[in-house]
This record gives sequence, C-alpha cells and structure tokens, in this order.
Amino acid sequence: MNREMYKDDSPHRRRPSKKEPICCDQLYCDRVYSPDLSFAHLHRDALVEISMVCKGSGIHRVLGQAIPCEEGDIYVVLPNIPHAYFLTEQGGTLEVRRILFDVDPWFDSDVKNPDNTRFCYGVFGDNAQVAYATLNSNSRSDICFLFDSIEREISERQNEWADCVRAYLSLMLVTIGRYVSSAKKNIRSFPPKELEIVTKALRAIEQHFPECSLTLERIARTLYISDPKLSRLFKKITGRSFSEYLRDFRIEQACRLLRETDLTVEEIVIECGLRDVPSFYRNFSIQMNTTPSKYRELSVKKQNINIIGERIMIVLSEISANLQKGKAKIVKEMVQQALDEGAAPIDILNQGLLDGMNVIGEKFKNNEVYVPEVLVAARAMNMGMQILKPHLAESGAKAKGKVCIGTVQGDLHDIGKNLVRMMLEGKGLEVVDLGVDVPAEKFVQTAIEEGCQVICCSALLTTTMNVMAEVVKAVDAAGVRDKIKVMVGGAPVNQDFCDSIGADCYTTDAASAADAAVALCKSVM
Ligand code: B1M
Repeated sequence: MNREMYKDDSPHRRRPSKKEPICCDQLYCDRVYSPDLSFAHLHRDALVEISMVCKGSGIHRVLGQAIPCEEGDIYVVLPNIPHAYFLTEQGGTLEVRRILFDVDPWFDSDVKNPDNTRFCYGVFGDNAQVAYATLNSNSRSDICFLFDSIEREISERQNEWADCVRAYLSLMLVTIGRYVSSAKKNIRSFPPKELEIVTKALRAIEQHFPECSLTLERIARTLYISDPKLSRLFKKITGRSFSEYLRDFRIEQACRLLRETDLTVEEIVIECGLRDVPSFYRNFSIQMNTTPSKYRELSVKKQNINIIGERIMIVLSEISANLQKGKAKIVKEMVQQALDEGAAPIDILNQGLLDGMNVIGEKFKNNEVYVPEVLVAARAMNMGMQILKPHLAESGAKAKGKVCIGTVQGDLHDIGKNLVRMMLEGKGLEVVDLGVDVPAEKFVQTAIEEGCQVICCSALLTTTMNVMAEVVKAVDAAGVRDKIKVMVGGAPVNQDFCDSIGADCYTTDAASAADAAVALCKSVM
C-alpha cells in the first residue's frame, strides 16, 4: 500500500476535516453532507471505504464508470480504487455516510496485495474491487445502527473502544456480504498491475489537468509504458478513452468554477487547460445540455434558494428562542418577518412557535422553569398566532362543516385547544369556541342548537379526562349519536382511552385533528 500517496494533503486529495483520524490512520468515520455540488476526489490509498447513501440520489463514479446511486445503496470499495460521489445536474441533495479504515494494522499478513479481499469477509465475491447493494429498510436500519455505534465508539473512546469498533465493523461487513450476493452487480475486477497503472494515470490527470500540454504520451512516459498500452488499459478500466476522460474531467472542473467563482469563461478555459472558448462552448453544451452562462445562472439561483432556506431556519429558531424567553413583541415581529421571507405558515407554527412551547413544557416538567415563565411563553405564542392565524387559514383547503370545541370542565389549559380551533378554521370549518372549563351538557346543548356535526373536547389533565366520557354519554342520552360525532385529544389522551369511552375519533395533534374533523363532518352531512 502506498503510504506516501495516502499522506498527500493536496487540495485534490483533501482529507475530511471534521474528525481527526485515529490510531495510526486505522479508521476514519464521517458523514458527508453536500449542499449543492459534487464531493469529488474522495479516494484514498490504503483505505477500505464503506459508504451508504442516506439521502437523495446522484452518481458514484468508480474508475471512471458512472453508477447511479440512490438512498439505501451501500458500497464497499477496495484500496486503490479512485472513486467519487457526484450530484446529478438536476441538483437536489446527496448525503453519504462513510467509514474509511486501514486494514493494514489489523490484518498484517493479508493485505500486502491490494487484490487480496480476504479481510472483507467475502463481500467481494468474485474478486471485484467494488461491491454494492441496495438495502431493504430493515437492513438499512441495522447498518445505520452499526454506523452510529462506530461513530460513538470513536468519539467517546471508552475502554476497549478500538476492539468494539473492529467488532462492529466485522458485523457490518458480514451484514453487507449477505446482501451483496443479491446486489445489482459488481464492478469488474482488474489485475492489480493494470489497476495501478490506470490509477496513477487518473491521478496525473487530477494533478495536471490545467496544463494544456497534458497528453497520454506524457503520462505514459512517466509511467514507463508505451502509449498504446496505456491507451488500451485506460479504455479497458475506465470505459472511456484517455482524451474523452480528460475532456470530461476538464468540463467538470469548469462547472465547479462556474458555480463557485466569478471567473469569466475565458479565464475558466485557461484554468482548466481547455483548448479555446468556442470548443469549450461546443463541448459544454454537448455534455451539459445548456450554455455556461445559463448553467451559472441556474446554480446561483439554487444557491440563493439554499441561502433563503438557511435564513428562514435561523428566523424560525429565533422565534422559538424568543418565545421561550416570553418576548411576545419580538415573536410577533419575527413571525411577520418569517412570512415576509417566504416561510410556510405551517413551518412557522411547527418549527418556530410549537418548538419553543415544547421546550418550555419539558423545562416546566423538570422544574427548570415555573408557572410565570410558562405563562409569558404562552402569551408570546398567542401573539405570534395572531399574525399567523389568517395565513394558516389561507393555506388550508376550504371544507364545509360546523364544530364546537372546548377544554373540558375543571381544565383551564387552552393553548392546545386554541391551536386545534385555528387549524379547524384553517380547513374552512365553522367553529364555535366554548372556551375552557366546559361541562358535558354545555357541549351537547351547543352542538344541537348550533347544528354542529362534531364536538371537539380537549383535556390536558389526567384528572379531567373523564369529563370526555360524560360528553359521549350526554350525546347518547340526547339521542343524537348518529348526527353528532365526538372527537377527543390533548396530552394525556390516547387511542385506548378514546376507544374505552366510545368516542368517535382521537388525534395526537392539531393538524391531524383538523383533517379528521373535516372527514367526520362529511360522514354525517
Ligand atoms: Co399546566 N399542566 N397545569 N399549565 N401545563 C401540564 C398539562 C402538565 C403536563 C405539566 C407537567 O406537570 N409536566 C401537568 C398535567 C399533569 C397531568 O395531569 N398529567 C399540568 C398541571 C399539573 C397543571 C396545574 C395543575 C399546575 C398547578 O397549578 N399545580 C394547573 C392546572 C390548572 C387547571 O387547568 N385547572 C396548570 C396550569 C397551567 C398554566 C395556567 C400555568 C398553563 C396553561 C396556560 C394556558 O393554557 N392558557 C399551563 C401550561 C402552559 C402547561 C404546559 C407547560 C404546556 C401545555 C401547553 O399549552 N402545551 C403543560 C406541560 C406540557 O405539555 N409539557 C402543562 C402546548 C400545547 C400546544 O399542547 O395542549 O398538548 P397541547 O395540545 C396539543 C395536543 O395535545 C393536541 O394538539 C396540540 C398540538 O398540536 N390537542 C388535541 C390538544 N387538544 C386536542 C383536541 C383534539 C385533538 C388534538 O381533538 C378534539
């Protein structure tokens, strides 16, 4: 194994920087997030890599061959195999979770020959250098568990952590091995010597692509082989001729510069060692199906969308933080700001207001905050809701129906109930709000008088839940059971309780309560 190459820290061969490699480069584990572009040049010598596509789809280029990769695909790549993940030009996201490990110190006698696959426990059935499979959801969660365990062992480094990592890794290889036999296919294998030659040629392209004078002949000379031999091997292993590969590589770099810099097309042509501007335009449009300027325009747009997305996330987290501090005025302003910046009302509700309220709830439970803090937070939530409410209503589909809602007798909690009411209104239902501390008879009397199809009962206390049973009994007693349905909800309520009292429907949250109410209204109208 080529340790010198492995230690090369040139930008093309950058080592991910999130965590330091451990124990003599034995093992490295990370997650790679790619916001917009390819993360190329991931290959390393002396390391085996296990990678799993956790999100999105893209291209895994292995030895110049493009393999479409998608969520749930898992790859095991042998040392010395140049490979890289790319987003497809449609964009989107691609998240790949990886473990890189050096088998050398673990399997001392076995790995001098990079074609020796014994340490991978039969993953590479037919001497291939890359094995891959698409995992089903069960095996995916097994593998994710193993990734998590390995990451945890590496970061915590408790006693015997290295042995644990080894054990998890072995288990992972065994699990993957089971699936690879039913995999799509394996990349073909090549004799080590041929592979080494082409790998060196590929690396030379990476390092010297800006030089116009880079030719197959020049590389062949440095590798001490004949031009025809290199040309033949190159085509055999990468599936493309040297000149095609070099051209595509340069175009790829040009794309990167178009996305990441303000360089002019003329400057990019020079930076990438391309022949001239007209041939760049020609090749670019053949390969990318668009012009360089349109490509740049589109990627700027995509970046802006990402930036806006990030800004919205910041505003939402500030809404949550300010709500927790009870800063009602600021919350109100920030809800407006989030709307102005294009945030979806439901996201402002869930990721801003409700997120903050949940934190306060947890703290209240743990005696980290007390009633006054909860009250000011609730007030801030209501102020935010004043701004949000009409927008939630707008974003909901209109549906006809009438319901009454209230918090049951003995219970004064109304934040959740108000939220359910707003979502009901958002769905276009007419809502009669009976407030808090509502006796069973009041629910039924109102429903009959107002012509409601559904009674919505909210309870937050275990001591008041039983009033809901009284509501069901009162509806029965009034002889309107077939015309009026009873819905129940609130933190202590669950489906079992709903069934036990004979109510018609239970939902966990305000949004699903609104959907269910619409369906119930339809069923009795
Ligand atoms: Co009270 N409180 N509280 N409290 N309080 C809880 C509920 C509690 C869990 C706190 C705790 O100990 N961890 C606990 C209840 C324990 C239990 O019975 N299991 C509790 C207690 C004990 C009390 C007092 C008894 C405290 C005391 O005085 N010693 C007292 C009771 C007063 C009374 O009601 N008689 C009391 C008082 C108060 C305040 C007045 C200070 C305040 C209420 C302010 C107000 O509502 N205007 C308050 C608050 C704010 C809470 C917590 C912190 C937050 C509740 C809330 O608004 N959550 C709560 C702790 C917690 O939840 N972690 C707690 C946010 C709200 C959006 O969620 O209401 O669950 P929630 O609504 C959800 C879902 O449940 C669902 O949709 C909503 C979200 O999408 N949903 C439905 C609700 N109704 C639905 C109906 C549906 C469908 C879904 O269909 C019809």
